[in-house]
Amino acid sequence: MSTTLITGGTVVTSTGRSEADVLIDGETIAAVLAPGSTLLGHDLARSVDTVLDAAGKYVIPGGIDAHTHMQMPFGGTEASDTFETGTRAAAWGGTTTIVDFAIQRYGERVMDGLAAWHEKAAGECAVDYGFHQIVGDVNDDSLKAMAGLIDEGVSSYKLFMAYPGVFYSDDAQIYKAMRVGAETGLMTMMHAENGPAIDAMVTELLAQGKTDPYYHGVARAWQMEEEATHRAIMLANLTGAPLYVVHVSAKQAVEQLAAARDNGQNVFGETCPQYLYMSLEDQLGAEGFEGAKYVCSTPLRSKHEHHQDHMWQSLRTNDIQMVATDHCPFCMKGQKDLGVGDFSKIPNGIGSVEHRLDLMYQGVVDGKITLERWVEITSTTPARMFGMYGTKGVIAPGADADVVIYDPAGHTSIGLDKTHHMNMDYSAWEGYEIDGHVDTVLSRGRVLINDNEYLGTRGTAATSIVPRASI
Ligand code: DUC
Ligand code: ZN
Ligand code: ZN
Repeated sequence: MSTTLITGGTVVTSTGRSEADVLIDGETIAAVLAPGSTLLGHDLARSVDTVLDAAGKYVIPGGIDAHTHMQMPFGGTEASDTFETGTRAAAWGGTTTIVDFAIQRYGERVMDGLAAWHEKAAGECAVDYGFHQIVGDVNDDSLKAMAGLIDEGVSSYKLFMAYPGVFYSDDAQIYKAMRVGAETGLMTMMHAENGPAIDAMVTELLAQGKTDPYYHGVARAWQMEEEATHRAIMLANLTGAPLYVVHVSAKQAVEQLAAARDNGQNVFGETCPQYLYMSLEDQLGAEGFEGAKYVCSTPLRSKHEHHQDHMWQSLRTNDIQMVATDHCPFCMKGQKDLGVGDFSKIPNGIGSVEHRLDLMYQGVVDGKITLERWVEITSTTPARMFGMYGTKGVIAPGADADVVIYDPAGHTSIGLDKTHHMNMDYSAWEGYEIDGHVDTVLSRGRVLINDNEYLGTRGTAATSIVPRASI
């Protein structure tokens, strides 16, 4: 087993920062040491196989993106990143673990869905991965199967209050599933939008000739998100299920979560970079069909309603606990263009798995969050939330050596012909400039990225074991 010493950097965790060297033995962190420490009188740097110089740089736990959809079937097509291309792009951006969504479709069995997604990912991934389970058909058989998910290394399942006829669960189904969540400790993840009302509004808008991508945002109004979030919270309250609301974009939904948390309820919220940087007017409302690039659900919100500022504030105050990407990429040609002349046919999703750490670091530079909070919302909290903490999400002895050396003096220009490794024909983040750079990425001790070079290999990652929600 090889040994690595990361020297001279500033180790940053969710609770503080210190000048320290990090000793890696094989796949795990062996020690976090005072700079220049010796081992039984020997110069440690001379005794190890590899020395990585991190002087002037941050040494942080590898990013954990707890919401991705590699090769997800959606809207008559499939998300364009495979587990291979998507996890490689993740590595480029300093994300060393993803938690993707296995899908049980209507009429299928839960465990068959999980097995199918294991098959898609096995032997393909560049970084560690685990699964949440989408339960798209809540029935007696599914409820029984859900109780066995934890034994399969799945600590969370997801329901949809949106997409009638596809993934949608009605209130009775949600209630029954949450009863199982409460009994087993499984985390209930919720896509909280009122799907039936949204679909009615979509029909109205299209009948009025309002077919542009902009109207995707109009149809999925914040009231639909607030209402569904409130309903999910109440059902969770009634059943005692822990609740995690995914891709929160509306400030009114945040307020619902904050009120429930103040009330002592076990509810959590995740937001995504697009809701911190993009708006209904500037992106969804872009010229012609350009807005299709930014069609995702929940949608981008109006800049005139101050959702963005409120979301940054919520990250500071812990009303929102973490940032994932909801990475669900589609190409413009042959995929997004299915919705030319009808916004409801544009496949929903944005690709960001490569840029999450950078985009959130820009929040540090801009004074919106602290360095420690950056680590917490991108790595430590997702590790805690999905049963990985201790092994991942921290730089400490015994943890997996998933480590990123981040250069605050570096620079990253995001763009299709610059830093782009996702399998898409556009970048939703084209032109964004980041005052920082992912220099080196280690996944369980193996160097995946160094000096703008990819050194990883396909399929060396193992599935992360995610025994139970632990926050
Ligand atoms: N939202 C998206 O934007 N894409 C996939 C599914 C979802 O809920
Ligand atoms: Zn969703
Ligand atoms: Zn999603």
